[in-house]
Amino acid sequence: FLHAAEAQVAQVSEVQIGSDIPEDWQQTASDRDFVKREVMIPMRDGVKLHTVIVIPQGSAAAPMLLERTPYGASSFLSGNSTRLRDRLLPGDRIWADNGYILVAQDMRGKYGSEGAYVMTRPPIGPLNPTTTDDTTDAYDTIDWLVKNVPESNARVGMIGSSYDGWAVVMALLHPHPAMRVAAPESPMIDGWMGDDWFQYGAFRQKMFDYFAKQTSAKGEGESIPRKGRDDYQEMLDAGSAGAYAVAHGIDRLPWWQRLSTHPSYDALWQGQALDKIIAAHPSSVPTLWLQGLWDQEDIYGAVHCWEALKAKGMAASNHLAMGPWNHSQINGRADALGPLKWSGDTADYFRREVLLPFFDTYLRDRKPSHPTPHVIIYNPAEDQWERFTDWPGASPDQLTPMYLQPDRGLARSRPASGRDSYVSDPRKPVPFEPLPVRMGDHASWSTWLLQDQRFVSTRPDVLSYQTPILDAAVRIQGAPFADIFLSTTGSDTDVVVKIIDVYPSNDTDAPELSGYQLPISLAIFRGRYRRSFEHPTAIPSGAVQEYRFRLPTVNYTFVPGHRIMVQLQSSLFPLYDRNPQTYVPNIFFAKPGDYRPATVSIEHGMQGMSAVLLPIVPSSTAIHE
Ligand code: PG9
Repeated sequence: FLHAAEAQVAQVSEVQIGSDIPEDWQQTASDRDFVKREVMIPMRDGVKLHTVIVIPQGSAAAPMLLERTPYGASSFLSGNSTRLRDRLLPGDRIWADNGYILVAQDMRGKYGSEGAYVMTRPPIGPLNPTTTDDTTDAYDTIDWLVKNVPESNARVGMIGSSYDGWAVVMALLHPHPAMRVAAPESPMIDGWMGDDWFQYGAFRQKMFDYFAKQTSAKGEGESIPRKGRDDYQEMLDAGSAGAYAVAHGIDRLPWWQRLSTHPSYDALWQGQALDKIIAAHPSSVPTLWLQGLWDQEDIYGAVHCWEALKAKGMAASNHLAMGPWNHSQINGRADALGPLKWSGDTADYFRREVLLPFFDTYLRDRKPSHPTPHVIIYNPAEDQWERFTDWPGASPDQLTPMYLQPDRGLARSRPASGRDSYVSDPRKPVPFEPLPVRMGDHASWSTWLLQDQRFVSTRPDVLSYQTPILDAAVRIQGAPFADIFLSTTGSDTDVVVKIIDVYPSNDTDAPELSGYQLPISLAIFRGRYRRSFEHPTAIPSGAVQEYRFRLPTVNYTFVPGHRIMVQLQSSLFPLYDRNPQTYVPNIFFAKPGDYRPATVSIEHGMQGMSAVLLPIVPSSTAIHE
């Protein structure tokens, strides 16, 4: 080093004292068509939430669109374009094009926000003994926005898909007066019945990656490392879901500890089932409930909320929309889904023709050219949007039974007595998609519900029943039910029911679809819950029992030349954990010796007429504008 005496005297401009990062520096505003502000908004308990506000240049009296997210509020902007729309995801561009102020906020405890994170934090009450929840956080945020964004007209619409859709519903439980309109898109509503964590008590092992990413870090954690390239084998080798969790350290995460010790539909799940909660506290905020017909993550929530609100007399301010979409596809491009091609981009159409006019109506007092339909659902078989003044609730008594017939037929006539059996072997569970299974692969994950079922239909443990080739169209509108009578030599079983559209063996219009077995509605049901979701019971060996459950909603036409097929099996692995088929108190922690083959017999006759109950209508009730 240099002694001071020897050192040359530095020029003032050469010396840096303090930090090279100024306290407060903004990019030159005039070089882009928007202004971005990042603020920490204080909640009632003093916790501050990181919020990104993006204001189109020159805005005055503009409406605000708020999305609250656990996935990083900053990430809705990317790139370095001077134009706002170029920085947005396709689904958000329409708002920028129409002068909306965009507000994204990190939920408590995630990314830039202070406080503690709790997975889909239940509303204040027995499950949440604090003074805040996502209802109060939304309220406080909106209160701050209307007072602190002078470019706005002090009106807020809330939007968001999935977890962000859940946040919209939470806000609706006690909405701020400035919250004028809402669109929960594929909202997570009941994690036990059918959204995200379980379906009728069968656990979605796909969510292990999610637990790791979401609850191991404040930002995004890592997904679970794999030894090989096939989750089917890897999860089979691990044993129970609990054993897999231990092998990957997931058992040390509080959320998994909570979930895995509540396998049944007990107070933990009932206390956060938002369809029941919102029906008990209906808001008057006009709301558009949205979801996909093949939504692989949240196929349960939106339609159940809408039905619950309709039952409360709230149909006038609540609308239902279902597109030919996978999870959150409303926010992307949707001119195709799996093997199906639509005549245009159905999501773009919906955003322009329905969603934006709906928000403009309540945030800008603009009268739409067409009033928002009460119900709008795509008919995938006819490749068109259909509008309805009403939509049936789920009432199994008003449905048409299609009985399983002894010769593997499917018909409205009552079947002659008989039964079909198969051996369900937990060592060889039926895969939910062709091997190798890579659940982290978005392309296959987002289309598995449309998978051609021929890949399993020849397995001896999969039973298929089908109608003759149809000579007239069969239209279904509503929620089908499964009504299956079966016995097992084990003491527990899962039942998987798929309603399938079988394409002609030689489809000249779409040769690539010839013979395709397209599932249009399917679900898995954990047998121990056949009598009560809350109090599971063992299945008496050899005794025929009824399994009656609702399947996902459809608006579909089986066209002449096609057949209707029903497929039954006892596993959908590794997406859903295996039922050991021996009754144990908690399947998460079943031991290797509990997993035993069992013979499952499906009845069609004296001891029970197994059927799917279809919402067949003589002709479409769609209205034409
Ligand atoms: N389906 C995702 C999710 C929602 C709520 C809880 C957990 C997961 C999502 O896409 O946000």
